[in-house]
Amino acid sequence: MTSMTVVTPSTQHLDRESALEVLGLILKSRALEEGAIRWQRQGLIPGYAPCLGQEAAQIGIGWSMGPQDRAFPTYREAGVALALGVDMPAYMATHQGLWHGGLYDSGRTRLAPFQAVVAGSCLHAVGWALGQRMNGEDSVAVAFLGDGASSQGDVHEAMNFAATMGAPVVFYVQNNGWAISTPTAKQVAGGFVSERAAGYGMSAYRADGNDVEAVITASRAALDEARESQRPVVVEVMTYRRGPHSTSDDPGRYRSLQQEYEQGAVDPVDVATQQALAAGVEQAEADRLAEEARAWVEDLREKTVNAPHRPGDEIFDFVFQEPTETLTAQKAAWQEETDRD
Ligand SMILES: Cc1ncc(C[n+]2csc(CCOP(=O)(O)OP(=O)(O)O)c2C)c(N)n1
Ligand SMILES: [Mg+2]
Repeated sequence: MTSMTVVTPSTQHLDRESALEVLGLILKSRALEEGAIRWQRQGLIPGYAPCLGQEAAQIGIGWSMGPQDRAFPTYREAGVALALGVDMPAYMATHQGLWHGGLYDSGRTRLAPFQAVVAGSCLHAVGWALGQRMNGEDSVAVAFLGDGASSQGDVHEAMNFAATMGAPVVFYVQNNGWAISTPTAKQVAGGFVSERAAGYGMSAYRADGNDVEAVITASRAALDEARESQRPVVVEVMTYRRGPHSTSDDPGRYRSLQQEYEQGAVDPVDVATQQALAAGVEQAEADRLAEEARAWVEDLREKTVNAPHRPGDEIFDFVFQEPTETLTAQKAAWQEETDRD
């Protein structure tokens, strides 16, 4: 039996201690999103894909995952990384142009190397989850995808394969209204990716992605269900990409400021702050967390900007376990050119 559960607004509330922790993460996530755009504009980092406006959608799922679960992210999951306790300067190595996929330990931190191939993370997640089930583990893979990715064939293959083979995967769709310049209405037939779940025999949860308590309620339910049933589940969180697609994008070419004000009217940081106050957090504590977030992001900027470069020849070393003749020749040619410079 499949079911569709809509969690809007939140039906469960966090206790004071959890609300404090979640708010701290959301404030750090916002500080990073605003900071990273500034750093790119100042020429300190070459590029960034901000999850500005998606902080609740990201912290909520990352915070809900168990120690044995593994996230398979896209290029826009800094908030998830933060919630999972990933070494953030090592995460930022990709945006600093030092290493594609990040320099963090993906096994220990539960975050797979991040993926720029749209929908690619879904296939990897299914393979990993199947392997875990065959090994008798009770781990769940969380496959991250966007509304835009959902129109790719890979997502159909991943969902169908996961459902027929019985892979414990949470397909976590952040529906942020846009796939670069293409609005969801032109990308997702029917308007919701979660509506497709029933066709694959999967349950689905749809939540207000700007409401961190709703995101946590839906995420926990989906993770539990995938773990218990050893089957895939879909979660779709409705949110809004407040910033550009990436720092190379100019949203002014395809949406007006008026539209941004209207569609991005609900700020997930405000919602989380109100929820924390309602849970018994004092305003002074919330102010202190905001101050800590500012200091934290300054420290991250220092570490990101001053991160040591990796040896250039590593790019050839980690393609295959045994290097091919072609790769070996390319490495030698690269070395010769580098030595000449
Ligand atoms: C296979 C593939 N096709 C196209 C692209 C170019 N591309 C990068 S991001 C993107 C849009 C993705 O939109 P969505 O899935 O909604 O994620 P969001 O960027 O909104 O987080 C596209 C088309 C790509 N990286 N990979
Ligand atoms: Mg999108």
